[in-house]
Amino acid sequence: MPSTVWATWAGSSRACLMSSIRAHSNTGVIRKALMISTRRSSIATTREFAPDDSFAGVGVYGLERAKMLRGNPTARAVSVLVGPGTGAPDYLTGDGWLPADLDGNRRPPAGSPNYLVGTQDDEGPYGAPSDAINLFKFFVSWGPSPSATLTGPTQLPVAESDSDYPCVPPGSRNCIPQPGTSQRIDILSYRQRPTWRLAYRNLGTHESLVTSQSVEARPGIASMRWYELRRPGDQPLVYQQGTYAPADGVNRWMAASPRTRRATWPSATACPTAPTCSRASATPAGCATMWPTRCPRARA
Ligand SMILES: [Ca+2]
Ligand SMILES: [Ca+2]
Repeated sequence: MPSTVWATWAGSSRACLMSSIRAHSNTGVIRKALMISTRRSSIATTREFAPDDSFAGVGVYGLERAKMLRGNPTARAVSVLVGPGTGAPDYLTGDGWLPADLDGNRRPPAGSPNYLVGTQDDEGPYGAPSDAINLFKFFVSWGPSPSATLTGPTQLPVAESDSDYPCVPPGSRNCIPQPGTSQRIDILSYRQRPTWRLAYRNLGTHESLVTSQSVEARPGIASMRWYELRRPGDQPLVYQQGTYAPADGVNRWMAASPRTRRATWPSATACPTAPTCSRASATPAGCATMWPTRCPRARA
């Protein structure tokens, strides 16, 4: 009878002597290698805090995936911490970064780094001077003395959006109203937080990264803001972007963005009790027209 072997690893964060890893970590793990340069790594990002509860920074971790898949207990990890102690402005780290997560079977070009993105918002609490996507490159070397290097950001200006949603009370996580109850749901838009995932796909003619975040596109209405980046390795650009916010009183938030091989993608938006709203495959670039929504309505 077939059996499955599960292996677990436990380790300390780079700032382990002064911090602990909290929730909202994001992991870019795929069937095949994610750390492109070596094809032997996976990557995770975290938000880390000092014992006095102050923000220590965003941790970026490269994990020795090839060994982990074999259950090898000697799998290693390398990391970089970016935060106030490293001189990074608060708006650069925001509420965390997303690591790229591979879609499809075509590998990234040989020698490519892994990519990470964060977003910044001039309506956010961290003093960002403009709305933008920040793109980083992460390199890992698994020699006898493994090392990790983070470069960037390349700052890519984007169209104006507002991640500051009117939660009740302000500053709380009681945000999206639900049918039949006064209990509200966390929008996870505040403090500049792109929501999982950052989908990478090598389409042969170009590389593409797709991600999204929740915003307040209409007064008191949560909406999906999405982006497609191309040419991340040499001349990164925001190829297309958009906000899906029809005037129907429906809240849409916490989208996720897989990437299909037809160079289009559906974007799923969480609703209180049902699954997804999806972007049509034939939708023109930059357009936010969607398939008819199957989401139940959660009106403000
Ligand atoms: Ca803004
Ligand atoms: Ca607002």
